[in-house]
Amino acid sequence: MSNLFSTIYLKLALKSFANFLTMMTRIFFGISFLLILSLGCSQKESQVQKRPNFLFVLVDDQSPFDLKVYDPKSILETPYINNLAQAGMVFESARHMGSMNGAVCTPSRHMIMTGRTLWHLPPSAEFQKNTDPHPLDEQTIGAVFNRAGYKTMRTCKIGNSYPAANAQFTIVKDATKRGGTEESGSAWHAKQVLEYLDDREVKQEEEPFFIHYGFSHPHDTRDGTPELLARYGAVNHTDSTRLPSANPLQPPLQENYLPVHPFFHGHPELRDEERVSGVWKNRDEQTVRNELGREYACDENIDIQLGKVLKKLEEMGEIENTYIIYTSDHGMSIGRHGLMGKQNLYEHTWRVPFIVKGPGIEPGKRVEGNIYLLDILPTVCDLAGIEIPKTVNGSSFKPVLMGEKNVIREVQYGVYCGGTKPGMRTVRKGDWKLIKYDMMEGAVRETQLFNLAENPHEYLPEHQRSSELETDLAEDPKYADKLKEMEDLLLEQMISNNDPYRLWDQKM
Ligand SMILES: [Ca+2]
Repeated sequence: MSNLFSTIYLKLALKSFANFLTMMTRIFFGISFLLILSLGCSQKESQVQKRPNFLFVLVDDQSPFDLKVYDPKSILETPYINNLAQAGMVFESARHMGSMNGAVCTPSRHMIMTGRTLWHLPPSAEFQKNTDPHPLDEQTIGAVFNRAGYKTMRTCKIGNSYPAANAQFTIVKDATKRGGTEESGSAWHAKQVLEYLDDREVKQEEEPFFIHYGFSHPHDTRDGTPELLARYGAVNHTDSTRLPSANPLQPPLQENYLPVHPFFHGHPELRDEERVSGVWKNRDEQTVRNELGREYACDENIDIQLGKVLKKLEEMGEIENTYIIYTSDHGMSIGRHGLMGKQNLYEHTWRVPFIVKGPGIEPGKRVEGNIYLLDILPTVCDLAGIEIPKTVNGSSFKPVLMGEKNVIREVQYGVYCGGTKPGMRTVRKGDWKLIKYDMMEGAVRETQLFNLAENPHEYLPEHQRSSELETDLAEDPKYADKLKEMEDLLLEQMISNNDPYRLWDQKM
């Protein structure tokens, strides 16, 4: 009997053990399947995650030296831009290639959109009203990122840009906003971006985005908000028959300020040098300091608006996967060297502020870079893993962003020939910079040679500095060899960039 019971118990036990094993096997395979499934999903998710977003911030007419990031003595308050610089990479030699047009913005924005050099732009860069369709329209930032599956959105000023490229963005909210209120000023541009981001949340958009966050300021008319104008002691001066009041809160004159440029800039009746409201042809200290105060009021307002969008991206959990690029279409003089506009090739105007923060970029690093604005398109393609359009002339500076290189080229070349031809040309290599002027049918023919390490402000004899190197060295026989070297380099650059002009002392 007991044996029978034992056998039954044994059979039952074996059966339950077998059932147990089957159950465990099922659970094991079930869990494994779920694990594989979830791993697959998270891999897919991380692949999606790996496609970065872009917030491209483009301001209008800002010298890098407005910002504390480039001039520690500046009294301008831009906490968000400063934070961006601390968390990202600052470029010391970011430049625009120049202009064949009095409206320097126009070719600059064509170069940004196409990645092409100055003499290879569609006719709309030179003849602003020519907006006939051009094959390059389809090879611009908006079009390229749309094809790659990105959501594209832009806000910016209207005009003096590349309309057919602007229209490629899926959402376009453009308007020129240079007033001193929420609706008429920089806050309007912020509102467009914030509305897009809100909408993205509602629609639960999964695709990465490319946002072109453009401003209409600090381009004149520099109407600041009342609070910010007060902070910088400035007024929206409109009476050309009187000077604006002096105010100790205004920014001091820049180190390379002059009451007059030593020779004519070569562009008769140039708007920026003669008709900017609040300045006109005045270059006295009161006018320049008030205008700088207005500029800073507009700059700080842009910073506040940038802060709103950064905060929103943080709330959305997108900030860590977003490349934020901050720059301007070109620099600006506002009294430096006795000039007011952007139609010159001194560092304050040829250079642009350029800060990038994003995945893989070492925080707080400063690099030379030697980049042009026309390198942006190939770089953002490179960062996003998108094939760079064959029409691009520029180079990706991703290796600089990733800490593998300090510069992407040795020599940089610049042009201004929006006035009398052939105009101004510049070339820079290492510490040395040459600027040449050939204007007014030969009446203005000048050469300047600067050692930027010793003379970063490009002081001229008129600045009356005591240091031997803090001046224009073109006439100094000690630097004759260096001058010759830079002259040769300029001609080389003009040839390789297909510059259609030659200067008076260059071989044809
Ligand atoms: Ca501009």
